[in-house]
Amino acid sequence: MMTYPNFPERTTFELDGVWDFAWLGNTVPLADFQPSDDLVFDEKEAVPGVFDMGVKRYEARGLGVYRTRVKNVPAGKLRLKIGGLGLVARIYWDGVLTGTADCAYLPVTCDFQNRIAGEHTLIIAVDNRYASQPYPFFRAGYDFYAFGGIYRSVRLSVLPETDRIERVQITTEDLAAGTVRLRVLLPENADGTVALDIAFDQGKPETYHCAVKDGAAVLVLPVPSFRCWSPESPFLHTVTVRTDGDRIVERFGIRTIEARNGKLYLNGSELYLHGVNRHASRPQSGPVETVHEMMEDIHLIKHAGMNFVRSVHYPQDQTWLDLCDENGLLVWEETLGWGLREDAVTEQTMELFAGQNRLMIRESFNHPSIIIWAMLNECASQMEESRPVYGYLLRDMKAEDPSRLRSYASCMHTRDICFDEADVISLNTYPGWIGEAGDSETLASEYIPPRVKDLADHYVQEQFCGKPILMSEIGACGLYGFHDRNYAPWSEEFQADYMSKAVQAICADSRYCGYALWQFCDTRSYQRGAIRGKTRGFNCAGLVDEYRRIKLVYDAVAETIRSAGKKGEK
Ligand code: ADA
Repeated sequence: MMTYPNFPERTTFELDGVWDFAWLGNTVPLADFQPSDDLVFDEKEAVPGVFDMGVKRYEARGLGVYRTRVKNVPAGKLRLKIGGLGLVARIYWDGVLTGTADCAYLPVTCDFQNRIAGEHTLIIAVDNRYASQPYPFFRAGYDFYAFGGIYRSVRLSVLPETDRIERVQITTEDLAAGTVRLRVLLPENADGTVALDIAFDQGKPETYHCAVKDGAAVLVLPVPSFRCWSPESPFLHTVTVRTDGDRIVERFGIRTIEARNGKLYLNGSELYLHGVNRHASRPQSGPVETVHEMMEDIHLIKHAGMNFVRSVHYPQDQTWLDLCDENGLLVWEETLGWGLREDAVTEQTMELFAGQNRLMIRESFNHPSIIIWAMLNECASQMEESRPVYGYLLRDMKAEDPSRLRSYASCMHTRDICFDEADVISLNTYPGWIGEAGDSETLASEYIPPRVKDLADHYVQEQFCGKPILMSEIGACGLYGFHDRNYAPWSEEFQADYMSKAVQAICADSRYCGYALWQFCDTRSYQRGAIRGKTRGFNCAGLVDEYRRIKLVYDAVAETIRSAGKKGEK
């Protein structure tokens, strides 16, 4: 599937397919790896693909080396783009190191000079050992499996000699008038002027002479025959921008998102979020998903009456976001950083997190489906020392994109002290399920209403300035096929009761702006560690299991939304 942006003038090589593969396992650290003629590529692996789910290397950790040959490559400046991989990699063009990838799931861009036209060899050495990461963004014991492989498409393109357009960032300037602000990023243009041909949709291009400042030209233009984007009518426009040397096509939607007086507003109308958390996780291929599989998930989410997906816990595949744009599913996108406590997010490390946030925002900037940028899931937001770090990171996100809301999901209940700079207060809680001793006579779901009330009582206080309150995680596990008429924990009945009571309690409390249930599908987690930690090696809180087989909870929640959640139907 074609994703946006695209560059029709650039010669492009789509490199997805079957690559040569050499498994080095634990024999050499990534930092010491150097491709040599002795390296024997005696296997094949799919790209995109993961190397640690198949029969040969099930859950193995080590170094896997991918190789492909690319024919008829012209001399000149090239760009290699990998949508995301894990955990880290070193990239070689004809044996010469040309780039590294230091953080799982982040897009990788690698620009280099190709001196001679002809056939060339591309090697990507991918390491999924935790210790191979320069900074441990991904840690052992995360409740989602650290897959090894090239997760997303690989594309090589020839960059133009002059006037390269990096991206066009599009934001809605005036919803009623259909005007948009275009920020054309021209990294090679010094301050001065540039002539840009700009066309919306299939329209005729018009030429604009624009000032360039700090590598960007900014224009505010009306979109002819515009239509706004919304979940009910996900209308998309394109804009094509041409310089003397380059041409880019970006896709966007005209819409606004605001938070005020404890509510969310989309295009000026109140918005209520009925949603789920979704990991991009397939039992056999991890984060590698087909368009059909992604569409199936979108159908399942929408068919349950939901309009929102919290896409956890890392930057997403651009194809997934394109599909959310096309299908009118609202999205929260977040960077990697899960359950990091005292040691991890400090003034010494915050630039690493800021860098991750900026890359995610720049990559996903034009998706109208994205309404919230987020970071640091369940980290140390109860600590005084964290306040400047959270403040800095949230302000930095706003500087990157003032048009969207920013948040982080907190599990600190009423102890959180970092929400000042966030736009939305997002709360993760599992009353009666995680973190407290249940009473064997009481159904777990009975703990939900008091918790929902206590949290809202706390966060509606004056010092929280009327920020909307979102229940960003709530849920419980249910094992597909395990039934018990007396609601035994882990049964489908138990889970259905728990999740529908959660939806009821939240929808009945008008102080919430919505919720995202934990979670959409069962997802591969860790196997070792606490022996009873993750049953089957999966997090089993899905409305559907890992094969998307529907559990009782799915229909129970859909029914609850239909009867209790009419607020979502604006
Ligand atoms: C946390 C975390 C989720 C998941 C959940 C659980 O809230 O944010 O990723 O691990 O706990 O099911 O334990």
